[in-house]
Amino acid sequence: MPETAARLLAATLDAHGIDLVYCVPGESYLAVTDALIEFPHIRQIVCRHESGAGFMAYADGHLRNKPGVLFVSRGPGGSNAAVALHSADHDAVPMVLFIGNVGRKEMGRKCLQEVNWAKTYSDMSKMVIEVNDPALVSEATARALHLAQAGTPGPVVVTLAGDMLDEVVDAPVLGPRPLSPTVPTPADVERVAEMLRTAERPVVIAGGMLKGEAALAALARFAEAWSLPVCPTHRRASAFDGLHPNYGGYLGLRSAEEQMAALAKSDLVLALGERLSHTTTQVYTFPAAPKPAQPLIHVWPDANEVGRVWEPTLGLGCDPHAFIEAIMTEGPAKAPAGRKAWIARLNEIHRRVTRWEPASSNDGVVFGTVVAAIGERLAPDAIVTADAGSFMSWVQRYLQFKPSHHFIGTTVGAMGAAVPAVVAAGLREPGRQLVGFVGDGGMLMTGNELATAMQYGVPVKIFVANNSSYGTIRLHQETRYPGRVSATNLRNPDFSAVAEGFGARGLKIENDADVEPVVAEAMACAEAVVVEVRTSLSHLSCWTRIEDLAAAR
Ligand SMILES: Cc1ncc(C[n+]2csc(CCOP(=O)(O)OP(=O)(O)O)c2C)c(N)n1
Repeated sequence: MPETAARLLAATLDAHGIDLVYCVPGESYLAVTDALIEFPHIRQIVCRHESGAGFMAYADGHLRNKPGVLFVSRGPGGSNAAVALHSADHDAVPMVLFIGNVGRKEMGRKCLQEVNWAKTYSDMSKMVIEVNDPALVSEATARALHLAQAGTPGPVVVTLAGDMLDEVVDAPVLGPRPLSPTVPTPADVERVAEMLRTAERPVVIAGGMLKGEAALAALARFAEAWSLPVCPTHRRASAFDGLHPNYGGYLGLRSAEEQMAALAKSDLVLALGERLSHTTTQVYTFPAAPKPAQPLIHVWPDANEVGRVWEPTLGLGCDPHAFIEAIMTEGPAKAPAGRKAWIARLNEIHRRVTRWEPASSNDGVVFGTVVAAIGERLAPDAIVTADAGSFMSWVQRYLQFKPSHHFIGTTVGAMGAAVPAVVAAGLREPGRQLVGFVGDGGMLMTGNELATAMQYGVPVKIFVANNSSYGTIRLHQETRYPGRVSATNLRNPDFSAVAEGFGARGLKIENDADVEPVVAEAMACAEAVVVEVRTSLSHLSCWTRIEDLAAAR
């Protein structure tokens, strides 16, 4: 039946099971906003800024492993969404960004709000699909949703000529295309099994492509049956239970030196569902790039990635979960005699490094105190989001995550992600505990998603670590330009009062005595709550104090 291009688009989203889209409206794609009225089961969440809306779509893709969907308008809207695309690209998160474009007759004239999106987003997306023919809208949408998930997942951009969407065409509504399963060959599985059986000190690096209950349960079974230590990677903290005796240490931003010294002694690295990044590999040192010091087996669901930077002994362009299921049919394996001691050694370091030792300071609350109090009250199903910033070091080090949690933070360290992500988490998974960590810098980069949380009734718990500084940058400043503080001090609003202004609860932790009662109140609170923590600037991160940097000079 003939339909408008906009309705075809909405029907295609529906046919793909897309039930939630984020947007900041614009006149360039008003026809889609209108068409979605006919599809009430596709929730349209109206947001306040495209970077926040983008992080929400990113978080939705992160949680579901199906594309998060975002609609924005022409030059200003499409440009604002860039940071979410960049994050989804590095994090292999499936996402589709629809941009209402300028009209076809105006293209190429630098008309109002015109941007060449194919040029602009060619490096931040898997593909930019420009749709100028209404008969191709459904096909382009189906292609985008498919591409976002296939191989290495990531963001796809679809531009929609603004004057095309009300045109009526006779074109089919296309449904989802099957994703090709990527499985390892029996010969490769046998070879890996042999390498794992004979290695004295193997280590499994577990990354973000191992997602969902079944894959993470399979990882735990594999680690136990094959006697393997597991190291979750940067921003993938919930891949493996932090209290499991096979936990081999966290490979994140500045992992503990002792942990890295021990891991360097490994004689086999199995990277499972981890692309291997700058941060996870401690700046290309473990495993060393391009030639690792020990045999490397790299399992990632895309042959284009395997072997791109590191030279693996064996590269498997296959789904890591399928790999685990396949290798489990080869075991359980009898490990060499020294394996138990190897795992125990790594685990002992992990436990020591992550044991919270209470600390206090005379210039504010040491953020670890708050993190420890939250840890005691973290629900087994909590979704935890975190921004970039030094406050994050306490979260990473002292919160013990497990696979029933879901941790969201961008591997690129994009500030402004935590608040929109925790709101999106509540929209996708209502009923789960929702905890967001953000610095005072990050809170004002986005933070206006608190309005969205109030509009849609999402009971987020946001902890703002306020040290009145872009602390991370201050840390670099003290190291590289000692004593020369420039452009890092911040004068902030009263965050708890701002929260009250949005209609949320606003609480404050100003000293150590406030920590227990206020954290208890916030964690028990049934409504959206923002807790401003006046943190110590001296204790910038859990690894470094400003005075120590000064003393080291
Ligand atoms: C969008 C973005 N802009 C700038 C940076 C650079 N940057 C990294 S951390 C940081 C400061 C973070 O400050 P804050 O949120 O207050 O946390 P703190 O480091 O003080 O704990 C900055 C500016 C970034 N990572 N992302």
